[in-house]
Amino acid sequence: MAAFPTADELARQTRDVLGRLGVRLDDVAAADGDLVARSAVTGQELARLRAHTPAEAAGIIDAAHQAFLRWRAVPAPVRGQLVREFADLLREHKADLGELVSIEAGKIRSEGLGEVQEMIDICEFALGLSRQLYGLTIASERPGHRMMEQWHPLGVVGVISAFNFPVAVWSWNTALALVCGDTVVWKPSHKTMLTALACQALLARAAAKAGAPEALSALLLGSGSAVGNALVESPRVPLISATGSTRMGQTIAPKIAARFGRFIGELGGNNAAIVTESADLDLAVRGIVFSAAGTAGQRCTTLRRVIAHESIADELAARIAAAYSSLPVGSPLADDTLVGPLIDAAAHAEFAAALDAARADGGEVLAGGERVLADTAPDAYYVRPALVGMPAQTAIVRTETFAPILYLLRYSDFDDALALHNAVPQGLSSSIFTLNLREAELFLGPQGSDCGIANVNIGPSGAEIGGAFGGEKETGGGRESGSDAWKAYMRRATNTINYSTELPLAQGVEFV
Ligand code: UN1
Repeated sequence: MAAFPTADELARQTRDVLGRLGVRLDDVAAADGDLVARSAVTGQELARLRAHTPAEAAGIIDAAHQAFLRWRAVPAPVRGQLVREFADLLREHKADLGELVSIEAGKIRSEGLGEVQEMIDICEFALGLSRQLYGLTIASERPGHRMMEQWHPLGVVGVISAFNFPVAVWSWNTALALVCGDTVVWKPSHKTMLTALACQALLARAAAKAGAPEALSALLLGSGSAVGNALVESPRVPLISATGSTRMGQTIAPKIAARFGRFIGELGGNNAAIVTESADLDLAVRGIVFSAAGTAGQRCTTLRRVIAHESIADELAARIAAAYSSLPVGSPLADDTLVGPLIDAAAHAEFAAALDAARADGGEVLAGGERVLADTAPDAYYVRPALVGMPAQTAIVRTETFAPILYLLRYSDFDDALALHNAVPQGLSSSIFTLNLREAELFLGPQGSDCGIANVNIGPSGAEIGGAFGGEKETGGGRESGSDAWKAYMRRATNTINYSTELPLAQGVEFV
């Protein structure tokens, strides 16, 4: 395994990659800044940045609103040319942006690159969509009348994103919003501000090439609630799309509802896989290990619970444990690493506390669970993904801990497995490994998985952009990305046109 970079090497690498992406660190950094950009790889400080004040935030939102007034008048297929330019720049800089994601968020190289690919994919989707913002034509009950729907641009979209998908989730929202005629104000996680600056710089370049107003996308930096609140409470921001914890959603959703704003919440997940008697275990083990240990357990779609039939549970546990013991944990910048670091000390504290709680509930740690590389990288937090056998689905199993802990539960009756599966507050993603058609269809049917995403013979993570992404219950109910998720980013107008010389009223009402 390649050695860790020294602090100086990583600082230089960051400066170089940012430069190639169009961000001069010296121009954006402020020595007295109150925000600290760090690398999850080593935990070292990379730069200090200044948070926006609420007054600055209000000015940025206002500028985005002014840009919206112009952007909404540009024909949608012309707006699509902006995301095409953006996709071209992303292709050109895929390696650079992927590397920056790895440096800042600690994702392994292929996952950093995968995130940028997800951005390119959504831009292509949005480009096609820019010619397909279809409304319906509806038969009128009145003679000489026609009814139709139109979809119009909505306004400024506020995007609040998390550290774990620092670039892709913003792009899902932004690519759709831009072709829908909206402008975007983005509050990224304060843990991943450098990747946000790089995205913003690339989009500004694309806007310049496409002749679009630069203010159609802006960044708001901050770590507390002040800057986020400016977005959440602004009547100039008709839609807030927020990714993060259920607690964050519970704080902001009532504020948005109070002003009748729209809210796309992509909040906590507690995703499970049911592994049945007939499952192809080779496939199941691979799917489980990627979904549970990949991204160091820091996806909202991460697999957190395996519900295994009692006849195969021991073999499955042994095979997952064996796979876990040989997973290379280390610097995400090294080519052979599969598990990078947790984002910070707080994430590690939650990992350790959850394992203690699981043990207190009678759980047995079957693999992993320990911190590693503390001597090499004392300010970073690397752990071995944990597999924990649980006697029951206790409170800690029903809680989302944003770290690589996989709880193993057993079942004997399929209906019980389904009940266990749905007996958590969250409802994002889910999966079943089975070769039994009846079980698979039951799982996908109305009495099956209650999640927004349900898969057969693949794990719950790693969704493609073409489908609508989001979930039910405490996950928040929003949908982003593909399918018809774009409709949340537009307002619908129903039009009735009378081309006759009469004025018949609907429902047969007579009036002068
Ligand atoms: C997230 O973790 O917030 O389905 C998004 C997946 C990715 C997106 C995850 N395409 O795992």
